[in-house]
Amino acid sequence: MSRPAIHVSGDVARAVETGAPVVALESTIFTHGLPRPRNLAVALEAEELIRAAGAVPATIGVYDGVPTVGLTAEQIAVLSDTDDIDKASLRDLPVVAALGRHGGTTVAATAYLANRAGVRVFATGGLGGVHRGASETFDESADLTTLAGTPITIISAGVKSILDIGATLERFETLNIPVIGYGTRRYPGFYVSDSGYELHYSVNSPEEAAKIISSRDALGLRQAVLLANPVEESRQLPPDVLDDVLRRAWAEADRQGIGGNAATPFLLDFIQRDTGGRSLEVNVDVYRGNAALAAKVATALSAESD
Ligand code: PSU
Ligand code: MN
Repeated sequence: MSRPAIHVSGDVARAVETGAPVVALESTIFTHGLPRPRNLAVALEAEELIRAAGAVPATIGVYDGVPTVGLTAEQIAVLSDTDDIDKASLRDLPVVAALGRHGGTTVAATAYLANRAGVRVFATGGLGGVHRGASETFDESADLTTLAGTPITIISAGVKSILDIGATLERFETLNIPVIGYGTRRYPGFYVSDSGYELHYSVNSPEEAAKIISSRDALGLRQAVLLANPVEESRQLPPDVLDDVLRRAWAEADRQGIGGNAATPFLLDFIQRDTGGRSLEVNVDVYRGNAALAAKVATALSAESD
């Protein structure tokens, strides 16, 4: 007998079935984004935060070739400590699954699997987007086109500062992906609370966010709703520190000819080492804030459908 293509854990399946709040979490953040051993601690802490807020966490990744929605703590520990683990975006999923490999799922692959499993809310750190120089290299994250056809809600702190943020916002517009600021009309810049770009809309409560999500669904629209949740200004990376490290990170990536799916991990790692771990603390703070807000939005959404 063949196994189902996607494994959904008992906890997650029950919660989805009964309409209880569930929050999806990606795995690339701990397989490729954060250094060991902090990666595992952060992954488990995010789950704990979500549980404490009364929601069910569903960490998503590929374990031994099985795309899994609701990895166990043991599986998360294995994935966070595997050296040659694949960074699995959507195009990689069938390959990683068929070859029986481990994979850390990106926002794109995580959103896809979460939606297939009926999970409606997803917390991450920063989204992928348009890389600098994309008009020459065509390097834009598959997160963009995937989110254009995946009706989920993602809570992030904007796109990563390493990207061309203006171009990414233009692509969200083209792809009909609404971007809503949480408590702000300024688009956050991941490590900084204000990227310098203005948003058209903001909401001030999880209930308001839930209304927008229900409205998207009622209209039969298939695009993700992006809720942009800024890091507190007092906890951000000082903007001048960020500008300086970004310039050097991009120059070093160019010098070494880093491209393709290695670009994001390379740049994040450069920034972490160069800021002496300061950016890492901001990254973790951002993620905590997004997990906590996602649990509230999932709860508001589940109350709406009662
Ligand atoms: N945010 C982080 N660290 C990460 C990522 C996001 O703080 O590692 C990951 C996400 O999984 C996102 C991916 O989907 O980077 C984007 O990579 P690319 O630009 O190659 O699509
Ligand atoms: Mn890319």
